[in-house]
Amino acid sequence: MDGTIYILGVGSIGTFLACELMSLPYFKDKVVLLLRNKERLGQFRENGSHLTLERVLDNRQDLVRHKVKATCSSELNVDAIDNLIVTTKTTETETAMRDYLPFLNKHSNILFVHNGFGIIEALNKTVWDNPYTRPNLYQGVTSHSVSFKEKFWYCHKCFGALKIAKVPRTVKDSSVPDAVGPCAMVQNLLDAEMANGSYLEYLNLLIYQCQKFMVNCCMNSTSAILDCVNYELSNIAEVKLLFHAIITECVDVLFKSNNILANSEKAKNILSVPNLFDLVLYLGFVENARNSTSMRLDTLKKRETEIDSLNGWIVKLAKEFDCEATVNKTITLMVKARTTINQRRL
Ligand SMILES: NC(=O)c1ccc[n+]([C@@H]2O[C@H](COP(=O)([O-])OP(=O)(O)OC[C@H]3O[C@@H](n4cnc5c(N)ncnc54)[C@H](OP(=O)(O)O)[C@@H]3O)[C@@H](O)[C@H]2O)c1
Ligand SMILES: *[C@@H]1O[C@H](CO)[C@@H](O)[C@H](O)[C@H]1NC(C)=O
Ligand SMILES: *[C@@H]1O[C@H](CO)[C@@H](O)[C@H](O)[C@H]1NC(C)=O
Ligand SMILES: *[C@@H]1O[C@H](CO)[C@@H](O)[C@H](O)[C@H]1NC(C)=O
Ligand SMILES: *[C@@H]1O[C@H](CO)[C@@H](O)[C@H](O)[C@H]1NC(C)=O
Ligand SMILES: *[C@@H]1O[C@H](CO)[C@@H](O)[C@H](O)[C@H]1NC(C)=O
Ligand SMILES: CC(=O)N[C@H]1CO[C@H](CO)[C@@H](O)[C@@H]1O
Repeated sequence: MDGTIYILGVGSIGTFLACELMSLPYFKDKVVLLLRNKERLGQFRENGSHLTLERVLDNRQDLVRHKVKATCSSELNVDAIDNLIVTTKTTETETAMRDYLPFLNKHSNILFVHNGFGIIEALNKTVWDNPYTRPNLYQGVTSHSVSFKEKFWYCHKCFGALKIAKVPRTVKDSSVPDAVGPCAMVQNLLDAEMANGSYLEYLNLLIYQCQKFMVNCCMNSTSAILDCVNYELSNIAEVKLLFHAIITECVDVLFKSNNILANSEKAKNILSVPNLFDLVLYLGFVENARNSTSMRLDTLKKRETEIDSLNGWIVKLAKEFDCEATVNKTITLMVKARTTINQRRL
C-alpha cells in the first residue's frame, strides 16, 4: 500500500475534494485522477495537468491550483486500488465503476460522495454481496456547492459540510466484526480545513441522508416540472398536499426497505411525516427561497436529471416490496417528460 488516492468523477465535487486533499502537505503526490478516457486525459495534459478551484466566499476570491497526476482505465498499470473516492453522478456511477472493479478487494477503501440513494445498496446486492470480502465502504454526503466554470476549472460557491460514515458489514441483520473508525484516506479528508468534514455513526448519517433526500424529492422534482425558483412554490395549498403525499410515500418505503431505520426509535422520531414536512418547507422556502434546484437547472440546460436516484429510486424500491409508489411514479414520469420537452425546444 503506497497511500495513493484515486478520484473517479473529476467534476465539481471531485475537483473540490482533490484540491482539498492536495492542500495537505503530505498529499502532494498521492492524488491520481481517473479520467473518462484517453481523449479526456490528453486534454488534461494539454492543459498542463492543472486543476483549478476558485473560491468566492465572503466576498473574498481565492484561486487554488494544483498540478495533479492523472490516468484512465486503459492506462492504469497497478495491481490494486487501495483508496478510491467516487464522485460521479449517481446515474453515471455504475458505468464508471465497471472498469475498476477488478482492482478493488477487501483491503480497498472506497468513499462515495453522492446525493440520493441506491448506489451502495445496488453494489451491495450485486458485485459486493459477500460482507466478509467486499471493500471498506464509506458514504459521504455534502452540502457544499461547487460548479463548473471551464474545463478543469470549478468554483466553490457555497461553504457547507461534508459528513462521512462507514457502511456497516451485516449478514441477515447481524454485524460482521469490522473496524468502525475512518481509514487514513477518510481521516485526511476530515483534516482538510475547507472540506469542513465530520465523521458520524452510520445511523446518524442515514437519518441526515433521508432528510436531505426528502427535501430533494419534494423541491427538485416539483421545481423542475413546474419550472420555477424555490419561493414561487410557497404558500400554495396544492403544493403542500403534493409534498405531503410525496413524503408519506417515501417514509413508508424507506422504513419498509431498511432495517437499520426500522429498528431505530430515533429514526422514527426525526423522520416522522410532520417533522419532514416542516423541514422541507423551511429549507425550501426560507433558507433557500431565492435559489433554484440543480434538477431544474439540469432540465433548463437540456441535460438528463438524477430523478432515478430520487423519486425514481423510491418507485424501484417499492416494487421490491410488491407495493406501488403511485405518487412518486407520477413525479418521475413528469420530470422525464419535462426534460424531453426542453430538449425538443430549440
Ligand atoms: N456540485 C455540487 O455542488 C454538489 C453538491 C452536493 C452534492 N453533489 C452530488 O455529488 C455528485 C457529483 O456531482 P457533481 O456536481 O460533482 O457532478 P459533475 O460535475 O457532473 O461531475 C461528475 C464527473 O464524473 C465524470 N464521469 C462521468 N462518467 C465517467 C466515467 N465513465 N469515467 C470517468 N469519469 C466519469 C464526468 O467526467 P467528464 O468531465 O469527462 O464529463 C464529470 O466530470 C452527485 O451525486 C451530486 O448530486 C454535488
Ligand atoms: C489551462 O490551465 C490554465 C492554468 O494553468 C488556465 O489558466 C486555463 O484557463 C486552462 N485552459 C483551458 C482551455 O482549460
Ligand atoms: C447489504 O446487504 C445485506 C444483505 O445482503 C443487508 O443486510 C445490508 O443492510 C445491506 N447494506 C446496505 C448498506 O444496503
Ligand atoms: C460545518 O460542519 C458542521 C458539522 O457538520 C456543521 O454543523 C456546520 O453547519 C458546517 N458549516 C457550514 C457553514 O455549513
Ligand atoms: C442561494 O442564493 C443566495 C442568495 O441569492 C446565494 O448567495 C447562494 O450562493 C445561493 N446558493 C446556492 C447553493 O446556489
Ligand atoms: C437537488 O437540488 C439541490 C439544490 O440545488 C442539489 O444540491 C442536489 O444535488 C439536487 N439533487 C438531485 C438528485 O438532483
Ligand atoms: C408504497 C406506497 O407508499 N404506496 C403509496 C402510493 O401512493 C398511494 C396514494 O398516495 C398510497 O395510497 C400508497 O400507499
